[in-house]
Amino acid sequence: MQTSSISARGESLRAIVLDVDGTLVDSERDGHRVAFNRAFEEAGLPDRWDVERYGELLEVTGGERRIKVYLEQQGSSAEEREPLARRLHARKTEIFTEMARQGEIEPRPGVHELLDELEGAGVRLAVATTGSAPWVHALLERLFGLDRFETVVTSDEAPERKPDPSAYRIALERLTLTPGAAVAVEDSRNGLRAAKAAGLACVIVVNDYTRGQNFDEADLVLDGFGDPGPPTLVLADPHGVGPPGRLDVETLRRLTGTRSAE
Ligand code: XBP
Ligand code: MG
Repeated sequence: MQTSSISARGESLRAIVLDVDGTLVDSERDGHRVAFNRAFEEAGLPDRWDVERYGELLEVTGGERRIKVYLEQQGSSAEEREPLARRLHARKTEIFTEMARQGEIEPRPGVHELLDELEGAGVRLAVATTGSAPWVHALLERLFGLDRFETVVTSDEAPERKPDPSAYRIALERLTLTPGAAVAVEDSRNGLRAAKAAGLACVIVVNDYTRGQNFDEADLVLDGFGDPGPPTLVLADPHGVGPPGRLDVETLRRLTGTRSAE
């Protein structure tokens, strides 16, 4: 697929829409996975998800759906798994919300610096996630201050989880922006598909779980945010925007308005 030239539509960067899990925070392996396992344990179930198994289950977005798919794989009937998944996920949400409140989940290196730089440049901040509202709000408040984000769209408002584009569409609606005025920042293929289906340019910042995924349609693929850590590796730069060893406002500006050609 061909891509249009950089800023072909002449639109300027007005907002960044960020994913949470795996992007703002490295929350899956030592966060959500641990909370799911605690919920299993408290319910008296023998099931535990190890790091590798959890990586496979991450293909399924949304914690309740993830539990359901797992229970189905274990041979549980629909009648049994629906209420069990609901109950386990409700408890997992309480556990993870508390972990977030206690500061057990940390931002990815460089995220604070990027958000500060964006704010300083007058770029509006928004969140689009398939996570559940209670923990998303607690986590954003603890790490960044919830008020910094003009809108936060969670699975409570967008129940059709990524790769469905609804979380991004709702975020744009609330920002009253066209897709060409915003750029998405994601970590996974499901997130990329959601952002692109909503018409946004999308930067991928990979993590250990997502590094091997297919990011062919991404507008930029980086190994990390880069600042204050070592300069980030550029894994793909199809528009030739040339980030300076980190994801910065200037690079995001250059990506504004890039679209896949019809
Ligand atoms: C993240 C998810 C979430 C979390 C768990 O996907 O799929 O389900 O793993 O959160 P993305 P909940 O980063 O693409 O938004 O248990 O609250 O669903
Ligand atoms: Mg993610």
